[in-house]
Amino acid sequence: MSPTRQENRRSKTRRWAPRGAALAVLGLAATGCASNELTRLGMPEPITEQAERVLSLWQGSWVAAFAVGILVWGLIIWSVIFHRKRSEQLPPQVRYNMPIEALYTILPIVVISVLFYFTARDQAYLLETDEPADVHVEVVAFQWAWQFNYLDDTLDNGGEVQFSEVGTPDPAGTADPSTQPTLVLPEGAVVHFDLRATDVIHSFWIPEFAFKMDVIPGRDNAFQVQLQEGTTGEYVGRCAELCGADHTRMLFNVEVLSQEDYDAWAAEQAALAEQETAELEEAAAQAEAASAGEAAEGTEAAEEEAEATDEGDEAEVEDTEGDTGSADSEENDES
Ligand SMILES: [Cu+2]
Repeated sequence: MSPTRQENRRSKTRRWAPRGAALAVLGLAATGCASNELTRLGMPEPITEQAERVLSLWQGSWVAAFAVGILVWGLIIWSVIFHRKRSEQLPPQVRYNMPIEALYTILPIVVISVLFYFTARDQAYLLETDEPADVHVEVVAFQWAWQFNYLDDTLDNGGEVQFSEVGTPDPAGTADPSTQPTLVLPEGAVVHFDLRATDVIHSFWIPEFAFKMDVIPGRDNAFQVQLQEGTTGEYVGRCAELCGADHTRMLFNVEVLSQEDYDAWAAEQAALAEQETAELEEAAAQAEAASAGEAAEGTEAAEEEAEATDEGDEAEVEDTEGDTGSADSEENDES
């Protein structure tokens, strides 16, 4: 190769290298900063503090992946362009380049360690349930719907259920929000979820939480979220575990209200539940009174009826045997 050609190539590299680097830095900066649809890289807009943390982890992982990708692609492209085959002459054969081999080993370990550190740190944060919660919801998953039990906020009375939103399985295939249960939450509140399953393993998932947790029979799973201010609106929730043939019917609505609206709604629900309980208790008391009254005069009648039924049964047995007379006499002989 002539010295001038080599010189030309070097100057080309010198011109393009800074431009490429600038572009890469710009790309990374755009990814790391503002949270818009592009920079969220497929994540929904978070509505909890915890989801913000998940989003940061997600973006950070992508930045790390892009950095490694750019390095690897760069090395591949560099060797393809600048070390392509130029003649039939065999290039110099080298081996055992210790610095490069050490780099191959150490660099991936460093990358994995950094990713592991942030993942472990954020997982511990996401599973924290120590903060006093403003709202306690017991989520009960069953084939094929959800029940949301709102527990007493203070848990002073041992976490008694104040009121419930009970879902009925959505008619297969309609996915109609009006037939699905709604989980109502106040914005800006710390919400504690206790997850219970009555049949098989389900998974409680609200995409805007950027978080899902399995709901396992016989296991007390729980997590907390801090809802952000300014997140009022309607969202969706679903089961994220293939829990059976009609798993797709396990949808629910999520409604985030302002604290005032939530308080009004909760008071109304509590009053309704109290009224319902009172009505049920009254009906039960009436039924009990009625059965007690009947019991006194009904005892004789019931006995007579029982005898009659016994005779009837005997008659039936005899009928099937075909010979009424002999069966009857045999029985009499035995007694
Ligand atoms: Cu399910």
